[in-house]
Amino acid sequence: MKSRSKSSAPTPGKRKASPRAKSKTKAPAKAAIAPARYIMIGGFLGAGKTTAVSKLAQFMSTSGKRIGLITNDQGSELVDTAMLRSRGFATEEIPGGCFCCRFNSLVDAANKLKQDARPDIFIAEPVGSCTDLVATVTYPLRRMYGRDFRIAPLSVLVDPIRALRVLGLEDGAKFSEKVLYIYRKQLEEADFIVINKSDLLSAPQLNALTSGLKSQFPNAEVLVVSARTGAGLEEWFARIAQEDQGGGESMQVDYEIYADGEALLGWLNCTIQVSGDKGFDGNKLLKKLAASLQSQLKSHGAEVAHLKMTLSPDSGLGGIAVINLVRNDFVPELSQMFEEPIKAGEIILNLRAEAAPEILRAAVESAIADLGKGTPKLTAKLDHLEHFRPGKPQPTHRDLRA
Ligand SMILES: Nc1nc2c(ncn2[C@@H]2O[C@H](COP(=O)(O)OP(=O)(O)O)[C@@H](O)[C@H]2O)c(=O)[nH]1
Ligand SMILES: [Mg+2]
Repeated sequence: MKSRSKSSAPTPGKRKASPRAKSKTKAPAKAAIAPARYIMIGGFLGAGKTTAVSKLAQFMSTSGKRIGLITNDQGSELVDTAMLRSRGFATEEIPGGCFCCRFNSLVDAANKLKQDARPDIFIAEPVGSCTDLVATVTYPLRRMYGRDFRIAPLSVLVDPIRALRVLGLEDGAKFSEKVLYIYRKQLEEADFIVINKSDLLSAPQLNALTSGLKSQFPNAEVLVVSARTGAGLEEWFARIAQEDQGGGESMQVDYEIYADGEALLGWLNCTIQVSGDKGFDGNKLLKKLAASLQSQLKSHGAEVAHLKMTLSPDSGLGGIAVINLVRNDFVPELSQMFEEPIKAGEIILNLRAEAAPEILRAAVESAIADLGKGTPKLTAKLDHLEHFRPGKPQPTHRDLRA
């Protein structure tokens, strides 16, 4: 079983420091450059990782730290990268595979950020359908680059409504068993299971979810936050800023089931150029596109894991708008919006749902065709599209022990 001792600096009132953990108070003998902190925030698609990464980056930069962000996806053209860069953070993306299968790219990305932004803290967001991060990322990083990085405990975020369903505590649409295998494995290897979006839960729901998670995943500590309202964030951030991942044996993973589970999720990324004769409401446009896609996917019985889109105006002015949908039975939400109409821009669309990629493609094409219908002076042109099922995960390294 995996050892859970991990505090590096004893925090008053918190768990005791592990006997194996190194003291932070003792200054390194002659270290010219202090190792950077490497923080990984995992969790299933739509759990709120990017929102939390952005809040964490903001929090750390306010306390004077230099931050480098690393995003990751099976495809290219990532909404997350566009969103984080729009907030001014130095961000490198690793497209075309998960961190574990593209370990060398992860190291290259960190080196590139080092040259440009010289970060004190790296914050990495792995692909939401990825698991086994401790054996394939944390331990190899520590083995090969232990002098460069101090690795924080692994946080795994959950969307509480999704988690209540997965744990069987509430009814509602779920993914197939093999997809749920990945979901549960993510929780099994977590040091901190972070219940995000606590603003969406009643007190009895929160109690039920907290005790359900504690009893099913006894090795993890359960924290409760809302990346949106800020509730609980400071305590969590303080822990990952100070403590080290503890080591111990990594978990067992059946890579056949893992691969089957990933392959059940269709993946589609595309860009769409939109322009109008006159200015148009970019927020409304995103809402219309998201609603139309949602109804098409519903009609195919395709459970949405995450639909996210950004719209960036060609003028480069006025920031970007961002919309998300994380379940079929929810409403698409604008988490960033325009204050003024725009004339032309580019939409990046990332869709992950349990369905064949061809179904996703048909839904996207027909939703784009619908866009122009109510507004004849608006043109929407599909620019570049990739749709696929992720291939079998083949980690570059897999260390069973720290
Ligand atoms: N209500 C609520 N929504 C949140 C919270 N954190 C994130 N979200 C929303 O959840 C959706 C998915 O968030 P994102 O950070 O992109 O998830 P990721 O796929 O895990 O990176 C977005 O619509 C976010 O605005 C939260 O604390 N409360
Ligand atoms: Mg994300």
